[in-house]
Amino acid sequence: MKKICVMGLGYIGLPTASLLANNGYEVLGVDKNARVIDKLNAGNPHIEEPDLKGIFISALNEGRLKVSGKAQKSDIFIISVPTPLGDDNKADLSYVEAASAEISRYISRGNLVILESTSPMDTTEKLVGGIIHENSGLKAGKDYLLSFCPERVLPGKIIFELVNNNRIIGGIDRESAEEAREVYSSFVKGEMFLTDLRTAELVKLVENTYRDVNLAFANELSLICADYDINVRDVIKYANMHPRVNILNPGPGVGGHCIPIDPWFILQSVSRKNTLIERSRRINDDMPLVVSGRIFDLIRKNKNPKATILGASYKENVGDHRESPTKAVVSDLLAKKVRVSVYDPLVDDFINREESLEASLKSSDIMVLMVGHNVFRDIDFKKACKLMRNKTVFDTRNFYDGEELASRGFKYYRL
Ligand code: SAJ
Repeated sequence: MKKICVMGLGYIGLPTASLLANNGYEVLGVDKNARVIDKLNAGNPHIEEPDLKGIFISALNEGRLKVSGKAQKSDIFIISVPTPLGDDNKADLSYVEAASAEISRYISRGNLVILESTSPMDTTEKLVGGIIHENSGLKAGKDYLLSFCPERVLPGKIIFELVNNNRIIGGIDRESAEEAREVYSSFVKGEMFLTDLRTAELVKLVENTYRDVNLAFANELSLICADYDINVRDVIKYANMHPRVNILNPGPGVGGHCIPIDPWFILQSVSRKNTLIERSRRINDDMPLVVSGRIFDLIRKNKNPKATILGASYKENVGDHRESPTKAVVSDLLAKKVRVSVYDPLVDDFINREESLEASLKSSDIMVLMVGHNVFRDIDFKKACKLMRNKTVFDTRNFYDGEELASRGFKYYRL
């Protein structure tokens, strides 16, 4: 049985390691966070994803998946560590560097190294390949195989999409790409397309950048429509009835650890200025300030105003709050001396978080829907009416039925 070492047991590494272990490989999952390793060894995945716990536990119990703080000699190494955005708007590749250095200690001739982490162009060959060469003397494409195979899965549907999505696989040479395809074909039902390293690196970035630009267009339309008192959702709905138009929904900003970040990974490699990509990024980044400005305008006349914010995560029905637009809205309101209370039953830890909706709504002047979690459909508006000081709802996702709320005595505004 071939051995695989998966470096980094986060949102992608842990599900991938579990799937490989359930499909014919002996897997060692490596993570530098000792708390994560302890939790995993106790049978508790630190990530909530449908179907993950079952496949993780079965692999662990049958001994095909082990977890540890250190790598070992293996046939295949997969790097799935974070590549966050640094303060300079460039990729922070320190985790990729550390993982590559560690692999250098255990790699042998004929092994396969796969980078999965979203990375700027040339990271696989120059950074991963460079570090391994420097430390082990082995050269990619000559002594071992090197591939880039990005994840493309949607949080909340990770296991399903890891199995069913198509994959792009880049290789330093054809054999590297083919060997990587062999590994993924153990559990992937989607099609796999082989190409070179740079193309695969850019494809991943382009997918998320395409979505970011589309979202910027939708968000800009929402601002134009607001000037004319036109409902932007109607405009987009009717425009999308054209067979070749597909505009996304405007919202209070673009969050998550991918879409607001990946465009910068392209921009760090280009010298042209004032690109569509950069302008789109700025439009989306400004949206939370548009939202906090609207909230402030609606409550500024009240004495010691208070806003209740529903939703802290970056999107609906997930607990992940990385790059969440709510963070920027809350900071701006606090700077404007508004009292802010955030309620999100899916998020454990957040600035100004309130445990109960009742406490959060008490003497509030406005309820702001930031994230369309299903649980927010069941809010008891009759009770909310009694708790709030002023009955105003600002809906940034077109989530509620405005007429119904108006009939219950609320002033209803949407983005
Ligand atoms: N959003 C809107 N309006 C929409 C759709 C999304 O405002 O119509 C907002 C969301 O609220 C959220 C942000 O955009 O704040 C991003 O959410 P998302 O659902 O568009 O994307 P992610 O970040 O959850 O996952 C994306 C996916 N990429 C694409 O669809 C091209 C996923 O397939 C990638 O694997 C993932 O990024 C990643 O890891 O790169």
